[in-house]
Amino acid sequence: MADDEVKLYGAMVSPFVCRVKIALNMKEIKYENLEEDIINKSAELLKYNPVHKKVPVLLHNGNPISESIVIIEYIDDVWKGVPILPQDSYEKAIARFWAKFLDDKCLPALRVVGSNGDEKVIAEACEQLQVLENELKVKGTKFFGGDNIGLVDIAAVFIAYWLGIREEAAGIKTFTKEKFPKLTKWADDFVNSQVVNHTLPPRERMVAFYNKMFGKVN
Ligand SMILES: N[C@@H](CCC(=O)N[C@@H](CS)C(=O)NCC(=O)O)C(=O)O
Repeated sequence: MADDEVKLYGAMVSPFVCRVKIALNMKEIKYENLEEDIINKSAELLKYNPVHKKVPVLLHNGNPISESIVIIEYIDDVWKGVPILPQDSYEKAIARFWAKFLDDKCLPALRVVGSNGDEKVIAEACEQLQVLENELKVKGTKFFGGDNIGLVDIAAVFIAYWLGIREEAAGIKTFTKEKFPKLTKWADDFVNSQVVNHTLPPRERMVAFYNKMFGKVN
């Protein structure tokens, strides 16, 4: 696969793009990173993702693939090396189940944290985080993927990195070690792991992004 042409249309602050960067990193795939302006999308992005018009889009030898989880599964199928999804069909189905849970239940609950200080919003976010806390407790492993990072860990990057910064900018604290000991430990291990660490956007950049979002900019 040495002659492959791989391009990633992304945006630095996007957790969905970060998911794909982690997967590319795990497989040690060289790629060209193309930073999109989400407000002013390029003609290429609109051409390659005409349905959702969103990043990330992976272009592999001219073939576009969109939707972060779909892209990760594609990467895992095409490039050998460190596996991202389990080989066993049942385990694979379970990993897909949790990735879907993260996008369908967790993300909508967490993306309003900070923009809305409503107690119901915080309660709903905590309920979804508790589900993950329990799952880690039951599994008893370092990562959702077991001893190594897998699809579910990558899908949950918005919890591991984005949530804490978002809470800090909004001046609230729900994702704490006291409430979620397993999940916060998982987040630390994940964020500090080598394949993840340098794919993350700089903290100051994220804080500035959320300050702007929460109207805290002078
Ligand atoms: N379900 C998509 C979500 C992608 C997404 O929401 N991307 C955002 C950036 S974080 C985007 O491109 N937004 C531009 C827009 O909505 O117009 C995925 O998993 O890839």
